[in-house]
Amino acid sequence: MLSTAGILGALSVLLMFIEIPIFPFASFLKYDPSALLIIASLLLFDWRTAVFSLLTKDIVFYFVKSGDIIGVSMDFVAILTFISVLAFLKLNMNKYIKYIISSIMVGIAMVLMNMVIIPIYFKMSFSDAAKYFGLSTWTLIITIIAFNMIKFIANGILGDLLYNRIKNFFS
Ligand code: RBF
Repeated sequence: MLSTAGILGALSVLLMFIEIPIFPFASFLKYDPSALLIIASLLLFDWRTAVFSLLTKDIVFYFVKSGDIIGVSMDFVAILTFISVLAFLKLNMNKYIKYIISSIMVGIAMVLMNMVIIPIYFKMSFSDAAKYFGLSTWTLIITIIAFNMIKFIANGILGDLLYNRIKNFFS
């Protein structure tokens, strides 16, 4: 199980190279499909195994590609929040509703995280950073929520599709 989790984590590093800034005016927010393998890891195994895949992914990605500890950590916190809320929600609930609720929670958590991190990362206040991107403070907040919802609903659906294709190999 742990070796499969590690393999999923390592494979997801490849997917992390596909980085798409969904909102060009806030290009520090980059969509990548790698979280789908972490979500598949959660559905196949359990929370701890998914966290292991996630740690593998972000540590390897840090050394192989990014060297940006803040960016990688933000991705880590966002995915950790998503899989934790998902694991916490009751099983007898429509899975798409679970993805939507979890992604809203990630959006809220990441607005707070960005309010702390953006002043460190861009060396200007959150509202100055918003102006710098050509946005108002509120539009930046909405952009962060929208980015995280798109990232996690898309990856939730993709992770679920993959899980349904491969689950029989693991039972
Ligand atoms: N990733 C997310 O999934 N949600 C976020 O809210 C988020 N905020 C970020 C804020 C900053 C300042 C940086 C540098 C990165 C952030 N990331 C976030 C991670 C980013 O989208 C990307 O995955 C990493 O930079 C790795 O290339």
